[in-house]
Amino acid sequence: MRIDLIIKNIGKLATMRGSNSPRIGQDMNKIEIIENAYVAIRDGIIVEIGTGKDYENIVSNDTKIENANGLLVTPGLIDAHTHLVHGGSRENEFSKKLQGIPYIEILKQGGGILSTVKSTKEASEDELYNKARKSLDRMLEFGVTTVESKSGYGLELDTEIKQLKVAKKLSEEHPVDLVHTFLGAHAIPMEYKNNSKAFVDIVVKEMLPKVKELELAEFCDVFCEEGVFSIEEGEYILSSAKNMGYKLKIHADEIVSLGGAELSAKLGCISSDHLMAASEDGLKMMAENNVVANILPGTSFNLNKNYANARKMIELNVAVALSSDYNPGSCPSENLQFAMQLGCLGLKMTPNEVLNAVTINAAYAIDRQDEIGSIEVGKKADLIIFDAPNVEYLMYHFGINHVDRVYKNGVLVVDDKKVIQ
Ligand code: IZC
Ligand code: ZN
Repeated sequence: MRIDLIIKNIGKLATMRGSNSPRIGQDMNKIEIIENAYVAIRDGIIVEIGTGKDYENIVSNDTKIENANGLLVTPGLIDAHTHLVHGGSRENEFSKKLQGIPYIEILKQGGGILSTVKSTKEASEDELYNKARKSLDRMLEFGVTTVESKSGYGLELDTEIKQLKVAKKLSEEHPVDLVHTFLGAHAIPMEYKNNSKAFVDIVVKEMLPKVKELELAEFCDVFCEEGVFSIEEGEYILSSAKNMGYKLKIHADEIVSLGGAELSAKLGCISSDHLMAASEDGLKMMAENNVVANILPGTSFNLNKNYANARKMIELNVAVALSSDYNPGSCPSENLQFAMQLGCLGLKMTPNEVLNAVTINAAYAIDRQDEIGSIEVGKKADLIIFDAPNVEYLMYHFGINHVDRVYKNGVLVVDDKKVIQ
């Protein structure tokens, strides 16, 4: 068998392999570490994992051999919740936030999401592309090889489509793979302030079918929150989307305990995200219905709010994933490693639990578990070489970028912490 690439001399290889369901309960704290390992790659796919010099039996003259220098290697990280494509930024609201004006209050005043809607409408496709591309480079430099990307800054068809097309083009042209989500129900436009029903009807009857027809999104998501979309509206939008063939996600119980966790279980969402205010009953229902809890601790940190109850989720056998929530309002940071560090420091998860949450469980949160999320024969060769001796070190030494090199589909795309252009 021809081998294209061998990465040898891996000090610790965290494979995250060996389960055909998301990790739950005590298994979230277990990871397989192979010492002095190598990974063999052919056509961008992992074909063998071994130790020591055993790779010498499979190399040929044209096999490239690269040296991991005894460092830690993990699967490419997966950021399963981002608002990647948007116009502008919201530092003008930062002082309001620091004065303690709540996130939802800023939105009610026509700022927040609605301010980004205005900037996104005004931006050309090229401007949106260039801005998002810069963020995607940054994510990749932090070790993220797959990103979920939501629309939701148009709140009308043309701009929603503009955002989704930019995301599609990025996925084709950038090394990072994107997973596309339609979030038309992200906020209620000012002109529908007293008639949210009319807006919800536009989302369901006009936007969902068109986005489906153009094949621009695999998932549908709704921001269910007090003052945004109610549980009833969320249920109507998501169940309509399901009937049209979308997979489902939900922004659930972020600020107020509305019953978003319960709704995600009832509808069979792939993931239910945020959950800072989720009820215990809702979490139990999620566990029973295999809904992944996708926790976003960067948002808790930035909004100065409580952290989701990750310990309770793990105790209840809910599969926990962890993502950045990168967006211009509640989490203006592309740094998933910082979110991982908050996974330990804020959510009180162990380093092993956190690594599971951003690899194999995050793959489940975007329905990509058969392709990515672990270093396993048959999966994509998305691999990170961290300049770190072990997994604990990644979480302990916080606020810096630990990445040394990134391989995407078996190709070196980040070297010495920089994207190879
Ligand atoms: O732009 O504020 N929470 N949606 C729901 C967001 C945060 C994004 C934003
Ligand atoms: Zn979000």
